[in-house]
Amino acid sequence: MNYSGIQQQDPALYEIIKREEQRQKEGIELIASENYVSKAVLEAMGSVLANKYSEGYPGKRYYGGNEIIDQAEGLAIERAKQLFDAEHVNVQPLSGSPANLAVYMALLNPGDKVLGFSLDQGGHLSHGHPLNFSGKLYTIIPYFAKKETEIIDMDEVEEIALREKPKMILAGFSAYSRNMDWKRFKEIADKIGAFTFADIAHIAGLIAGKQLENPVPYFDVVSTTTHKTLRGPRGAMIMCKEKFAALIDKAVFPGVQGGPHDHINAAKAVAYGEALKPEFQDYAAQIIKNAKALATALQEKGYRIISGGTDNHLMLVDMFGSKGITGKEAEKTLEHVGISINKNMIPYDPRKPLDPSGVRLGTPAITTRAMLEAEMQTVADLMDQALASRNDENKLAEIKQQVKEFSLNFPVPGIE
Ligand code: DSN
Repeated sequence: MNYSGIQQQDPALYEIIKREEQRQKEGIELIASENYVSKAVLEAMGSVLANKYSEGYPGKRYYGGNEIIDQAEGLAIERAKQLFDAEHVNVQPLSGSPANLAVYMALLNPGDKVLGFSLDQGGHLSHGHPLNFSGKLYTIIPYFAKKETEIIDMDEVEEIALREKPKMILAGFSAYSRNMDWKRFKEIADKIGAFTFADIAHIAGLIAGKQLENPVPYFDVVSTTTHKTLRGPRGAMIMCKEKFAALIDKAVFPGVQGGPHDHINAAKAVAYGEALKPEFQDYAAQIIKNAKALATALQEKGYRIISGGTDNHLMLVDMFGSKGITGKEAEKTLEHVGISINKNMIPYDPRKPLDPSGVRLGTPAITTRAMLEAEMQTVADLMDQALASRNDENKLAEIKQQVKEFSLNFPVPGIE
């Protein structure tokens, strides 16, 4: 990207952007929810479409001058429908939590029961955390991973659902490395007449890239963010069966939001166009191959991977259980050498959320930089060396230099 305007007008901010570019180029990005968007996606986000207000939907706006914006939003909708085989798509949600809020508002009344994956086991804040709107406004019945396997036990989910009779069953996660049994969730919901809602934020790109099963054809409603494995701008969208279209659209606008971000919706169209290309399927496949290779490399060094491995782009590592290093300490040490990860609770974690036992790692971003399985060995080596030398400043400085030299071999899209 060319930032000549910012450089001239606002040198302080220009300096900040350049330093962040450098951090992104010289570091290894393992945060499972992050990615690098293409130059085309960045350009759409920085385009003049940012100047427009367009409350409403294509053809039915509350502002004039939207004939061209309608086309941009229409492109995003049509491409999303094709990508996910969706009957109806709303591309306006500003981010994942507002999208989920709109789904709750569309289908439920305050106080209604919702079955959701417990946050401390891999669920998301908006799936029922007590401090989130979901936990405050609705009655959340959590389901869990089984203690012995650290995998969701669908018989147990069924037992809870039949007993509690929730009005909606929510399947989705932000820190779970195993496949969701969408069909079984749907069968269970049908037994009690519950709505089915899947949050595929983390794995949307793996589904679009035809590597994981798609819940859209048989779930009532599916939400996703657009910036994780899907590799679009920061934002979200909701897909649903036609019979829920009016309810969902009304819940997004005017229920939760005012004007959509038209430049971001245009960037979603660009990203969906990229995801429709055959090479995106190769990308999605490589993300999973890399995650499996990284998990194996870490296991060989004595790190315990939750549930014994991964089926998707992420893994949870029991740092405290395997190495006596807390998640917080691991995050800080790795940040010091240019490797970004996040601390994370593991199922049945004996420690607290701000300093849990685990860390979460993901491969979407490093796969965008064209790293392959062989590089996962290097990534695991660098991580392990840094963690083992966490009290040795000189050694950490050496490793930081190695991380930089290694990373600079892999270009970051959008950074020249
Ligand atoms: N914050 C996102 C993540 O890291 O998974 C979820 O919203």
